[in-house]
Amino acid sequence: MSVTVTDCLFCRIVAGEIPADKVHETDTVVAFRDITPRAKVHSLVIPKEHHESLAELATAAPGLVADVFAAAGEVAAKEGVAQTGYRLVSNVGEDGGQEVAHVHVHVLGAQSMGPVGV
Ligand code: DGP
Repeated sequence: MSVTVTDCLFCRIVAGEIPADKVHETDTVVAFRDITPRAKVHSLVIPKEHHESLAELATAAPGLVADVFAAAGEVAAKEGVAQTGYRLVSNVGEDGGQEVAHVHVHVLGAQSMGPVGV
């Protein structure tokens, strides 16, 4: 079953209503470059189905969690950072700094990331 939320920014990217610079796509997930990159490589991996956060996704559709992380690895390979390393981040909720309420994993790389900051 496909679940979409019409006023969700990332659902609108999935639907093709808002353009995005796609780097990877499967039947269940899509990855596209972040509009405000904070690293030389910065893409977002999302499930096409609407789920609010990684926490909600893990409960509702654990298979999609696997699909998202498999896609993150594909993005890293396509962006040339699989060998040098990269960071995966998923912000959850307000204190986590989540701005878009459609689960996404940031793929950050092509530079030394340093320790995880707050
Ligand atoms: P977060 O703070 O974890 O919810 O990250 C949301 C990210 O989404 C943020 O890094 C900027 C990115 N973003 C917001 N709007 C758009 C958009 O319209 N297109 C793209 N490609 N990225 C967007």
